[in-house]
Amino acid sequence: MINKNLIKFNNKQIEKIVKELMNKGYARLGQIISKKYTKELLKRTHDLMMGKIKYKNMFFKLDDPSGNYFNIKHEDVKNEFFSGPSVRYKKIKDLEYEKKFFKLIKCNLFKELTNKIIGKNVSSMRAMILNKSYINSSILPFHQDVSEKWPMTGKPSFTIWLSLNGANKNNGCLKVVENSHKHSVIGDGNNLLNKKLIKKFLNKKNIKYLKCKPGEAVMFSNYTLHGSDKNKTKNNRVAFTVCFMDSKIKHKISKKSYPKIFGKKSLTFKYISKLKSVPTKVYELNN
Ligand SMILES: O=C(O)CCC(=O)C(=O)O
Repeated sequence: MINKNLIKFNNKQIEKIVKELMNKGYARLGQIISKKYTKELLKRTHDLMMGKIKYKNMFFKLDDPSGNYFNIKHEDVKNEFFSGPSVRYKKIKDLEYEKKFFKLIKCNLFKELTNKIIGKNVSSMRAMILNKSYINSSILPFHQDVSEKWPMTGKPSFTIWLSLNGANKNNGCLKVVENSHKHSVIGDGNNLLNKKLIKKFLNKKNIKYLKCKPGEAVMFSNYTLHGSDKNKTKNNRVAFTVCFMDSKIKHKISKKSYPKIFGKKSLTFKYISKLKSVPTKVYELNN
């Protein structure tokens, strides 16, 4: 039974987490899933990377061959598909439509957290694997996960970041700038900080490295500056993230809504299991 794999949190714990998120811009959740489920999700990630399990139209993105973040094209829709087995996929998205991950995305803990922070009707801006390959991984410079330039009718709220095989300073764990969520959109938000903003915000004292054991998670406001360093170890660093927001938010150009996770007419396991292909992305204009 999948429920045995999800660690239960009581209301007091949830309230403490939410308070911490509001105060500092991030909060540690500790272990949220069993060791067994963590291993299953890690294996599923590997199987997706190797093409052993395939979902038609699922988003895949390789890291830059030389590990140079600044070479990566961020909106390169023609190169966002599986292109053969590789341990160097940096991102795998559309996990709202992947059966094993879907059960986690719909879990009670996430329902309670989103209910307290967002409300009853919640969608996912993205649910993805963030992999730092042991071969030439790139850094991820400090950025926010909001932008005035994103064509969305509102801003996403918060992200859960779950380690599937352990994260520390050596393999490029998540790092956040404490209290940076209190400054609204900084520069372009999702883009690189200029020198002036680096000086203002990247104070060593406020940078926290969020080490996690496999199955442990943290959450952070989408306004919190965050990033990660290169992986210097001999194993991939694998994390799962899901970013939640009010389901009223739509893509401004396509007018499409994002995958609905909680509330009326939200995705169900039965529905996603029957799909022959991952639906077209919110930013794609065709149906
Ligand atoms: O996993 C990482 O290296 C960075 C995480 C991140 O940028 C995100 O979850 O939005």
